[in-house]
Amino acid sequence: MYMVGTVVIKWGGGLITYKDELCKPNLEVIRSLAEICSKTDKKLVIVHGAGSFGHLKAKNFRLAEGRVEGLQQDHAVVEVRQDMLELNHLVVTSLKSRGLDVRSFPPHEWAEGTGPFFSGDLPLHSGVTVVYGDVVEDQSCGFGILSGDDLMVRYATEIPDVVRVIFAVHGVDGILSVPPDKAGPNDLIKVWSPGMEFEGEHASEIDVTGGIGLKAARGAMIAQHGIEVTLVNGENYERLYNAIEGKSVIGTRIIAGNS
Ligand code: IP8
Repeated sequence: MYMVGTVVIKWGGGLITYKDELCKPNLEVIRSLAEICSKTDKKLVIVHGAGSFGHLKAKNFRLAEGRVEGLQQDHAVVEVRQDMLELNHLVVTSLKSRGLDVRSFPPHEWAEGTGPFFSGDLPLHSGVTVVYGDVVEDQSCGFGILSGDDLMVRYATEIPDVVRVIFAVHGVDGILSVPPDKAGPNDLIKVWSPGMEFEGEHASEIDVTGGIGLKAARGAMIAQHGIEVTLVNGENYERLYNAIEGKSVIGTRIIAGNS
C-alpha cells in the first residue's frame, strides 16, 4: 500500500501572533499557513505555539514555575487556557475554511506534566490533527506550561509513519551563528547538531518556554529517531511548502550528532 506519510509541523507562536502585543494574532500569516497546509497530500499534525496569547500572562503570573505560594494564580491559569482556545479557534477556522478536515485537542484536557516526557495518550484525528502549547496539570507543581516544542517530540516519535518534522519560525531563516540583527546569508547554520554554538533570539523577558534553543534541542531528540527535522522561516511560504514536500530548502537541518 502506498503511504503518503505524516508531517508534523510547528507553527511558531512568534509567527502567528504579534509577540509583544497581548493576544494579537497575525491573521495574514495564519491564513497563509493554512493555505500552504491545504496544498499538500501529506497527513498533517499541526502544533502551534502561544506567542502573545500565552507567554505574557504566563510570565506575569509565573505559571511555568507551577503553584507559587502567596501568589494568586488561579485566574491566570483559567485566562491563559481561554486565550489559547481563542488562538486555537482562529487556527482551526482558517484550516477549515481551506476545506481541511480538522480536529483540535486542547492539551489541558488530555495531557499532564511538562517537558518532552509528559503523560497522556496522544489524540490523533484521521484528518488534520491540531494541538498547541498550553497550561496543563502537573502532579508535583499543581500546573505548568507544556510547550508545543515538547508536544512535537512525542507526536514525531510516537505516531506511525512520520516522514519529517518542520519547525516554522518567525524572523530568521534558520539557526544562526551570530545574533539575528547582525546576520547575513553566510551566517545561517545549514546543518546543526547538539554541541554546536549558535545565537538565538530567546526573549526571556517575554518567553516562558525556550525560544529557538528549545526547538534545536527538541529537534535533535526527534532526529535521534532517524526522522528528518528542518527549521525554516515560516514567512517564506514557498520554502515552507517545499519543506513539507521534502524538497531541500534554505533553512537548518537538525541532526542528532554523535552524542
Ligand atoms: O509557545 C507555550 O507554548 P510554546 C504555551 O509552544 C503557553 O512554547 C501557554 C505559554
